[in-house]
Amino acid sequence: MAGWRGALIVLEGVDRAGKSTQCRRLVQSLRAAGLRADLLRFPERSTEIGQLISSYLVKDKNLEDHTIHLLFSANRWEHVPLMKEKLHKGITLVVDRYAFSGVAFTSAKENFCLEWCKQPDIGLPKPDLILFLQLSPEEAAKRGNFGSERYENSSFQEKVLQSFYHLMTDKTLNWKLMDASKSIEDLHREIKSIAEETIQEVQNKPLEELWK
Ligand code: T5A
Ligand code: NA
Repeated sequence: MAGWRGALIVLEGVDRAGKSTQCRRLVQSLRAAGLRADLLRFPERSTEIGQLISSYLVKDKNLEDHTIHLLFSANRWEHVPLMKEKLHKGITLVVDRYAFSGVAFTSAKENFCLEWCKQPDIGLPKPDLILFLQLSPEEAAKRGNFGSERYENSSFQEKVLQSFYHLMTDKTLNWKLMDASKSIEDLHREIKSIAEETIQEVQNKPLEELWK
């Protein structure tokens, strides 16, 4: 097994689709199956940059739109050395949101184009698998009302979704659309099986760079 790398698996999706729930379940069950796996999330609010982002999201702080976009990206870049180290040790990383959320959210704002939004994230470790959890706004509403954080309103979320769909047209990336209206356990079983296949497939392939 020496030299085999872990897989980089990202979960994306609309708000309340169950990303965090499924990320936790996946890491648990991979570990239970004897595989090495760790959970990451973006934004990672624990760092200095992450705390700035968090105060922006809870509306304690206003930041200029380009600035916050670059901070979200910087928050990913500050984790790249650790991510690479773990992947090369054979640890699979399950990541709750990544550059795709970064691009989809900022490009949903007035006067931002997708191309500009992608630039700062070019060259990040490229995911081996991106699971997109799809859920209708009606189903999402059943899981609770929007909270009070920034971006939590339905017209903005609709624009975000359109940006995600645009990003999915990139066939150099391994997107898988998942029906997130299923029960937590049914969805978990599907995700686990795709994740295990991916872990097998990529273990002796080099890690690539995103959007390069
Ligand atoms: N952002 C993020 C940017 O603008 N730029 C960036 O670069 C990045 C990375 C971060 C915000 O920042 C933006 C995007 C966001 O606006 P966050 O902290 O990731 O936000 O988001 P949260 O609000 O924590 O998470 P979500 O609303 O997206 O929810 P999840 O993680 O999709 O859903 P989860 O697992 O918390 O579940 C939600 C509820 O539904 C239930 C759960 O128990 C929970 O109550 N549930 C189910 N119910 C029924 N059936 C199922 N299958 C269920 N799965 C979960
Ligand atoms: Na979440």
